[in-house]
Amino acid sequence: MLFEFKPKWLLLSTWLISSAVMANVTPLALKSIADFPIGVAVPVDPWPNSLLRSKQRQALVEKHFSSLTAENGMKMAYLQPRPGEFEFTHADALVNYAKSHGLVVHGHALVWHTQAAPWMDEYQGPAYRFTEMLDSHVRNVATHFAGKLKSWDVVNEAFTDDSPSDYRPTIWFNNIGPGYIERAFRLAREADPNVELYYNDYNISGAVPAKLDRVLAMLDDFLARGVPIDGLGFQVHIDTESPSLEAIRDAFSRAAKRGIKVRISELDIAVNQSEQYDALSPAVAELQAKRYQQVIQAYLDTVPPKLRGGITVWGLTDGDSWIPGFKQRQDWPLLFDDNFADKPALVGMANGLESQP
Ligand code: 9MR
Repeated sequence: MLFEFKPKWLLLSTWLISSAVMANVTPLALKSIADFPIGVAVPVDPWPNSLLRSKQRQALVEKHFSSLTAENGMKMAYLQPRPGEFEFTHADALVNYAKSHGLVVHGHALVWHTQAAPWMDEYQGPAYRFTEMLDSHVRNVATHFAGKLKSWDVVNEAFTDDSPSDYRPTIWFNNIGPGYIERAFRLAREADPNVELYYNDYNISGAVPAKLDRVLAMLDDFLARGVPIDGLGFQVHIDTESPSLEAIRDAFSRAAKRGIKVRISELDIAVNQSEQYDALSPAVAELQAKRYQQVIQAYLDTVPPKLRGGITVWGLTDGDSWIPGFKQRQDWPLLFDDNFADKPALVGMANGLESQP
């Protein structure tokens, strides 16, 4: 990645001048102010807002980002919709698009309980069959993409938020036991020796400290026993109020002290958590921009350059975000509005990146 240093006054003045002259044109290119991957999660076909069907989304991706994650398209349900039948067409199209535009791809996720295929969820039979299912899925998928991805979320969200936090009782845990996590990492490494392997989870960047304790205990155990793992993905689905910046910094820093890679894997910053707004006002947009800047700065302050696995935002436009549907409320958590125009949040993120030592 080319590292181009641009002083903050230049970034801001370029932005002000250009936005006065031409609405909807983005002079800041996030990827040009970071020497680690700057990513975005995007839908693949057949989702209606698929990146591959939208020239406007492609223009933003090509300008700002150096890494892509399929928001849903590489999850178990979509890659193996029926037992033993793998469907790689749409995910391959994304990987090919990324390759031809010089972007890397982060795979998400080899093993998760949500969006496991319905036939997996519904399977009635002996527990050992779930080990076969897990093995076959991880082997086939990691082998198919071997050499083509920068990194994988090998296991996603294996711990609960309860206190004390413990393993989530998923189909994988219930039928295989806690060893399914280690098993998935070993299988992924066997299938693809060079891809970076991450464990990924939410509420570990300050929201639920006991959960981070459990994740780090697992990581320490893996590192001590030589289980192949390269890094920890912090999802960072947060809002403008919590968690505190101190808690976020502390969480990143605890992971980085292990000497493993740290990614912000699914960043978004909600503003309407109390459902107090009908629209995004300029004042709230500025507050959100500041929060983006602070979170990025916290990452850069606490994670040394060689351990920075990158930062991925979880969606392009506010209208693409999972939050309104999932939380049943309006919100505006991302960097671009529904007309594909920059939000102050984009400038906040750029200013945060520009602060890198
Ligand atoms: O953004 C994804 C949304 O479109 C899906 O409906 C949802 C299914 O649970 O998953 C969303 O992405 C999740 C990601 O895969 C894992 N971490 C939490 C993300 C937001 O829910």
